[in-house]
Amino acid sequence: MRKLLVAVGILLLAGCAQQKTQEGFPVFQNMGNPLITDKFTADPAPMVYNDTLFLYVGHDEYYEGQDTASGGKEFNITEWLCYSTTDMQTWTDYGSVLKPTDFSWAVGEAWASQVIEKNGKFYYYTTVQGGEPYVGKAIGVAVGDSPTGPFKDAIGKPLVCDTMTSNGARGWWNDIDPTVLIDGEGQAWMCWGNGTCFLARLKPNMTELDGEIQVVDLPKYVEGPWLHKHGDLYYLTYASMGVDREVVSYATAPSVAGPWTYQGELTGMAENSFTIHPGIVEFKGKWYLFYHNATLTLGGHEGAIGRRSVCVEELFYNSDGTIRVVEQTKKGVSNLSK
Ligand code: FUB
Repeated sequence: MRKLLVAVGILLLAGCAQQKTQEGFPVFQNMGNPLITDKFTADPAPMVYNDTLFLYVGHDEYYEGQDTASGGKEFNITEWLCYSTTDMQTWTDYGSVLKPTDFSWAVGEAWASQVIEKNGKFYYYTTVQGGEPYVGKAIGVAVGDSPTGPFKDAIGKPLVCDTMTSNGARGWWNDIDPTVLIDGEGQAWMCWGNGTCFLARLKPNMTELDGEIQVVDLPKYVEGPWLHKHGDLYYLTYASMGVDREVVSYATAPSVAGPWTYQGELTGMAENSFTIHPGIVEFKGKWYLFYHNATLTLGGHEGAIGRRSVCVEELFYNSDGTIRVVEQTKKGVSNLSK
């Protein structure tokens, strides 16, 4: 009898380890931070649709020689991955849902991106490296009929390329990290940029800019803007320069058009990571801050600038609309006892 019980136990454990959804996608449990432990992941972008939270990330990939590379070659990100959950504990892994090379005019570099839904269509705003004649970092937009794709280039050219913005701070690579929000009046806005925070309206088709590109002046702004609304306030959260690495800061405004009021730092620096990259969402009555650090070791390769790991913490607002400073923890939002 004892042997039988042990055998059943082993089978159950094996079954758990290989748990899959009906569609055959692998499932895993939230064991604390980092959230995803079988791949290096970065630049989290959460989206809630129909009681499910979808999480889009860039796949940081190790390559031979990565540790000795310089000149920005530390990143090797060739695809975006998608995950989902209905309870923040059990997660489904959909694998790769889009690649920069799905844009015929792009040559690589799946940097930070965001998906948003409008009228049953899912718009994937991406950072990529443009090829001729769009050389430099550029923003592409792909569209799909489901949150997990397939996604197709919506316009056959960049939505934003280097010639459309000033070549001030960070020059040819300042057009990165798009974030999109549809405001209370139904107006869609896109914010992006490294070194400069750009802001523009989108036309109702979501695939064309509407009017001038403006600049939002934010203290110590580096990159990774994220737009969201809580109550009557709009929030522009972003990676700012901390002591020697990025931290997350934020500003608030009565409308996305501004004026934006700086509210201070929301986090400290991420462990072992120069970058941090915020993504904020409300899900089932709670608010979450997704970010990345570089604490995971995989295949003998320690976390590093191009080997980051997505994490998540709960976010709490004060009654005046400011947000409580977020402590970066190992437990994150897992059900683990500590
Ligand atoms: O992942 C590449 C770049 O690093 C992103 O676009 C930035 O936000 C930073 O996280």
